[in-house]
Amino acid sequence: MTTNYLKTHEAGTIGVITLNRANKRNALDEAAVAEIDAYFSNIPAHIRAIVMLAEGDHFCAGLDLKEHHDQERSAVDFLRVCQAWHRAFDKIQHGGIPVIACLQGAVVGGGLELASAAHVRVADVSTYFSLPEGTRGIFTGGGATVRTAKIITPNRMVEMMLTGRVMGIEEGHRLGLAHYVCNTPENPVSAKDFAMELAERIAGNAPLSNYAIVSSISRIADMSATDGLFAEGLMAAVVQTGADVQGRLNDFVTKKAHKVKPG
Ligand code: 1HE
Repeated sequence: MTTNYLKTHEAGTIGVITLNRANKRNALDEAAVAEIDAYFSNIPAHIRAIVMLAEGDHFCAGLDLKEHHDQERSAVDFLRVCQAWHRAFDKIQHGGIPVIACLQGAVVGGGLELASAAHVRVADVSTYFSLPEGTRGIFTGGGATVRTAKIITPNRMVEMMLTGRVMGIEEGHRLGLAHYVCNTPENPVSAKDFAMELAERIAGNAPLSNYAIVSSISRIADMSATDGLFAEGLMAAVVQTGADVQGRLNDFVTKKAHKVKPG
């Protein structure tokens, strides 16, 4: 299916969505965010993992600056824009299905906010990160103060925003903005192939385990230790008694399951 901003298709149990506005470097206008929200509000039941790709040389140039310029929004108008981004990106992060973002080129401003909502980030070696809001006279509004700051630490985010500098892939990888770097001599596979392979592997986990991983860990990180331990126990009580457990543990007990070893 192709709508204005997103192209979507399925590869078995993998949902693939592609940001499809390369002529504007996949900048996010209001309609684009609404399409992302709609996709993540209606994930078909057989989908076990989602790969987010982007057309062109750049993942996403962030907020559509022309739309913002032309609309001359009021404070309340922009609060509503931010809340729409927050709703859509929260559905990515907490929709219960693992999302693997495949990055290339610019991952800047709202593009970094979008990538930060994904659970796994696979980057082409061309990827770079920036939060140039300060240089444009604006501020983040799509969740970076919460999600991106958690990944790189608030301290580093302040510095990135004050300087508006471009962070290369090596530093971004070291800080966790990318989990994997592709298209390098050490890892010559394309980011897209690598992301699809990871998605297949992740889709092979028990769905309830994946649900717990993507839904509870980031929330528990916001809790006190005592509340977090209680929530972890409750989550585990549900997952450990789920439909997939007996079969998978029987495979282990009868020595049919894989062993956890390097290589
Ligand atoms: C855009 C946007 C955009 C490109 N809004 N139209 N984001 C930024 O500050 C990044 C702004 N963009 C850039 O710095 C560059 O475009 C790129 C480095 C990403 C790519 O450069 P390049 O040379 O490949 O492309 P280009 O020629 O700059 O752009 C191609 C077209 O895309 C051009 O339009 P055209 O009609 O002249 O062809 C650009 O105007 C358009 N374009 N980026 C609108 N962002 C919830 S708050 C979040 C706050 C933020 O996200 S701040 C970060 C904003």
